[in-house]
Amino acid sequence: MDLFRQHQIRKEQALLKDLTKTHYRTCHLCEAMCGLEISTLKGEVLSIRGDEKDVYSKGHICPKAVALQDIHADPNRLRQPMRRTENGWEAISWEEALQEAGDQIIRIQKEHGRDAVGIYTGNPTVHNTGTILYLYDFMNAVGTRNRFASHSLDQLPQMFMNGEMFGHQAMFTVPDLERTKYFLIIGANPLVSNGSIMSTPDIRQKLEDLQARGGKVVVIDPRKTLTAKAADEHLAIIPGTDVLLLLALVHTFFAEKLFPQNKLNRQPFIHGYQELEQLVLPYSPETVAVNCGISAQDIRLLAREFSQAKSAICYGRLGVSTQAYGTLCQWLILCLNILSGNLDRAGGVMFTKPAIDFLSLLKHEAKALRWKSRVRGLPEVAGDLPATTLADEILTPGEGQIKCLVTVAGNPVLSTPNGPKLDRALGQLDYMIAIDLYLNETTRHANLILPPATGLEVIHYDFVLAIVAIRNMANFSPAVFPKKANMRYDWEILYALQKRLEKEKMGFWAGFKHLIFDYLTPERRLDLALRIGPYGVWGGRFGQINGLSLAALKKRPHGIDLGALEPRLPGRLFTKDKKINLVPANIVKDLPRVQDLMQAESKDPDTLLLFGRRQLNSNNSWFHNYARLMKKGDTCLAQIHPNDATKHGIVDEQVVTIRSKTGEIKIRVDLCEDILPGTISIPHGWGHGMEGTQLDLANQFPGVNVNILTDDLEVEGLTGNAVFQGIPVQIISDTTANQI
Ligand SMILES: Nc1nc2c(c(=O)[nH]1)N[C@H]1C(S)=C(S)[C@@H](COP(=O)(O)OP(=O)(O)OC[C@H]3O[C@@H](n4cnc5c(=O)[nH]c(N)nc54)[C@H](O)[C@@H]3O)O[C@H]1N2
Ligand SMILES: Nc1nc2c(c(=O)[nH]1)N[C@H]1C(S)=C(S)[C@@H](COP(=O)(O)OP(=O)(O)OC[C@H]3O[C@@H](n4cnc5c(=O)[nH]c(N)nc54)[C@H](O)[C@@H]3O)O[C@H]1N2
Ligand code: SF4
Ligand SMILES: [Mo]
Repeated sequence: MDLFRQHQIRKEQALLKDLTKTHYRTCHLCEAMCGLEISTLKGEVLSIRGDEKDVYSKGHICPKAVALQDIHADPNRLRQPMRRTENGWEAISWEEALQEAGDQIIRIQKEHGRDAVGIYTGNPTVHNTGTILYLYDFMNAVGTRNRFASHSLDQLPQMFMNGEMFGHQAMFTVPDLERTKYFLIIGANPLVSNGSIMSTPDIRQKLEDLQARGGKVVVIDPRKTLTAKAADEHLAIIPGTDVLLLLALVHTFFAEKLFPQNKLNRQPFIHGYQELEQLVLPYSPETVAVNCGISAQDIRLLAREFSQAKSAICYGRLGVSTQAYGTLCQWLILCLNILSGNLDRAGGVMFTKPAIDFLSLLKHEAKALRWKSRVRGLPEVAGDLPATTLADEILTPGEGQIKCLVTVAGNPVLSTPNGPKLDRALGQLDYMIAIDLYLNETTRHANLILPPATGLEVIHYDFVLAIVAIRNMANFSPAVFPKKANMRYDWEILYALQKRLEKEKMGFWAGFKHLIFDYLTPERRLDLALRIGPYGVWGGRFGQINGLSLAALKKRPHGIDLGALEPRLPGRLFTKDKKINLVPANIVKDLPRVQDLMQAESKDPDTLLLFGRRQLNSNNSWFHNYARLMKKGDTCLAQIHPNDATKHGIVDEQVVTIRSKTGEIKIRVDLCEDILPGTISIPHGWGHGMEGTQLDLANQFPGVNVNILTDDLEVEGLTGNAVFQGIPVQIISDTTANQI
């Protein structure tokens, strides 16, 4: 009997093994592009682990990857279009939903003009191949100037400077991390964020390798972050003052003649050195030290080390972009890399040669300041207005007022400064359409939610992130699971709406266009772009595989390494004169504003400066509903230094009130020696538990929305980007606060 049973079990196991499938797939959750090995059985995920053979990540993953199965199976995920009625939400068919969405957009534009329909696009649009392939055609079909994107809560200063200096907003410099000897990280925490505008898996290993080859890692951050702890040196800076440090570094380069003249001669396509020298003249280390909190001696040492290193990278990310002088910071970072001869050379910052060269394909997007927002006159960059003024455009009556909003993969109620104002504004819209997976803090205002098939159900090719990868590479992932018959992909939703609008606006001609576009499915678009790309069968040649195409990529489930970054200048420049101007006019105009920071009276000793903090198990606002990542529950804590706690009579884990010019929150305190005294750090993406949302786990551990404290009216000076760092707040230890 036992023997028979054992035989049965073995037979079942063999059968299961037969049915078990292994899939190789690039993780789309952050920018690192880790290769995954996913085992599935009958439509369910059995395991997710790092793909050891992935050419890029070689087995590395982070805790978030395992949540892919939770996203896939989350019972809260919407799987059918939902319409809000007086009696609550009702599920409707796709035909009805798309008809209604199209009708409403057309109706509102007929009644109030094109700009009466606004669009907000969120962070995951970049991480979803189908969405990004169809998004711009959809937005063009709507034809509104009221376009807002989450990159204005993030990287607009970098994009703006790319445009000013390289002629293309997407022409990002990428750290050549694998070869550098000196890595200066300002306002980034890649050991937690897994890197941004520097797409690479396993940054910890890369930093260790760098140190093992005798290189040095220096971190400038108000907090001794995980990255700072892994570095050789950490300099704590007062939040929001990096522009002063950077001006002083560039000043020191000139004052101490830290760059050999012959280095400059080698780059005849760069001009403006003398003007730059004049501009930074007033900012010696001695004049800025007190205001930025880093001693003049440390600044000088840093400048000397940076210039003397065999190769060096100055890399500044979210922490420097999302401050009042973010664009000036990004400009000075480029200047440092250029002055030290590290632009476009091995071990410095370089430019990719991606298999899909979407920079060339998107040439027309390299524009800025062509129009301004209606209410506050904030500038357009790359076709989008800053999300910091979305609420104003909804709330302020007049021609061009937004009456209908379409959100695509975004949660601006939690992610934009002064979230409550936007929350109020969304409540006043005539109509709102949300293309999103969840009934969350933002989409609860929608009249119609259109939930796509996504995650493991979609094909994936990171052609956007490939432009910021630290090596040239390409990897295509087929879908792990087929989408269910009654579901639509993001791209299908966007395309259906595009067609509907174009039929209305273009009439007869729309038919021809759609014949071609129907043929150009996402896979065909990728294939075409690969074929005409620099390694493509029609555009170039690549080693033994004789040119890339989608079919060639499909044969390589672990991806293709296309080699280390190579010098690309001046050929790659998109500027009209094929030159780089070190002193763009817009920058020269903006620079005097720094005097405000220099002359800032010593701040009120009771004021703390607020800045942000990312968490390893989270991803902006939408990862708090997955049990695997929420084992610790609500980790939305305000970190302050024990000295400040003593000063304000606060004890560890006490609930306090934090008040800013904009709003007030109650939050638990976490005393932390790692943070600079006089500052306070709170993570973003929390603040769940709002009425009408359907996020069971997140609502159990809601945390608080830090963007109640941040100010939509205090924006980055040149671009209108959000400011999340250096917000003055008061901490109040009242007894009522402790009763919640
Ligand atoms: N205080 C503070 N605020 C910040 C930041 C900060 O550091 N501090 N960081 C800012 C930054 S850098 C960013 S990028 C923004 C992010 O801001 P947003 O992009 O507005 O917010 P996310 O939290 O990323 O919201 C993503 C939404 O997309 C949905 N979604 C996920 N996948 C898909 C998909 O495949 N298709 C569709 N249609 N929907 C999908 C999710 O359900 C969620 O609603 O937040 C910003 N806000
Ligand atoms: N786990 C996780 N990973 C993520 C995300 C997430 O939410 N969670 N979000 C993704 C997104 S959308 C993005 S854009 C990237 C961002 O990735 P990063 O650019 O690495 O951003 P952060 O991790 O927020 O790190 C910013 C750092 O700036 C510091 N900082 C704050 N204010 C200042 C200042 O005034 N000066 C200086 N010098 N430093 C300052 C903060 O202490 C923090 O350590 O991460 C992505 N990856
Ligand atoms: S680091 Fe990013 S890409 Fe890699 S497994 Fe984690 S979430 Fe996915
Ligand atoms: Mo971001």
